[in-house]
Amino acid sequence: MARSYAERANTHQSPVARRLFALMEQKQSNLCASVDVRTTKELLELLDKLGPFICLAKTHIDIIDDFTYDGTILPLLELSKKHKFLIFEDRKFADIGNTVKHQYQGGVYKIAQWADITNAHGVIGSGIVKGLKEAATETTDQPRGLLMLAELSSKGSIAHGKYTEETVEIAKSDKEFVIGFIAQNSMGGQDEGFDWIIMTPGVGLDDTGDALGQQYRTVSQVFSTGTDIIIVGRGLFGKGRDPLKEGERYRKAGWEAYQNILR
Ligand code: BMP
Repeated sequence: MARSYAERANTHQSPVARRLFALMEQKQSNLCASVDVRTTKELLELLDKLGPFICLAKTHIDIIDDFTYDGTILPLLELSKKHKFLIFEDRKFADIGNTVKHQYQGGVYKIAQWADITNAHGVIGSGIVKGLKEAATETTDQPRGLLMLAELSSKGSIAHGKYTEETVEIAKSDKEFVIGFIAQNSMGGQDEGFDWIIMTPGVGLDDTGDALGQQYRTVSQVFSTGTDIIIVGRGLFGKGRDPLKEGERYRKAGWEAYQNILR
C-alpha cells in the first residue's frame, strides 16, 4: 500500500523532502518541469507560466547562453518563492569526492548556493556523496538533497542490474542527504527504513521518443512502476505546445495517477 505525500511530509528524515512533499500536497502536484531552454528570458518566462502547476523546476543551468548569477539565479529564486516550487539542478555529478565538492560549490554556477536538490551518478562510489554533502554543509545552512541516478530513460542505457543495485547501496550511505533516485522503477528500501523519492524522466503523453534515444512512457505507466514525481520537459513546451494548457494537463494526470495508487 502506497503512503500519501501528506504522511511522508511529516515523517521523512530530510528537511528538503519534507518541504517537497508538503508543497506537493498543497499544490496537488507531482509534476517537475524540465526547462531545457537556452536563454534566461525563456527560462524565467516558462517558469512563470508553469509555476502554479509544478512542485519542482529542473534546470540544466550550463545550457543557458547568457547565464549570470544575478541575472539568472536571483530572479529564478524569486519565481520559486512566488509560485512555491523547489529547484533541482540536474548536474549529474560524476567525479571523485574532492572534485565534485568544488564543482558543486564553485565555478560560475555555484549550484550549492541556490539548488535545493541536485543529482549524481553512482559510478564513482560513495565518495561522491561525502564530497557533495561536505560542499552543501560548508556553503549554506539551507537544507540540500541529493538524488542518485539509478536508471535512465534513454535507449541502450547501461544503468541496470548490478549497476543499479550498487547505486542503491551507495544511497544508503547517507540517509538524510540522499533523498531518492532518478529511476524508472521503485528501488525498494522501505523494509530497511528508507523513504526514497523516485523521480522519473522520460514521460510524455503525446510522443514515444525522440530522434536521439529518449524514450517516453505515459503518466499512468510510470506510476504503475513506482514513481513519486514525473519529470516532463518537451511535453510541456516543445513543438509549439502551450505551457499553460500542458502544465495543467500533466498536473492533473499526475495527481489522478497518484490517487489511483493510493486506493
Ligand atoms: P524531455 O521530457 O524534454 O525529454 O526532457 C527530459 C529531461 O530529463 C532532460 O533534461 C534530461 O536531461 C533528463 N533526463 C532524462 O531524460 N532521462 C534520464 O534518465 C535522466 C535525466 O536526467
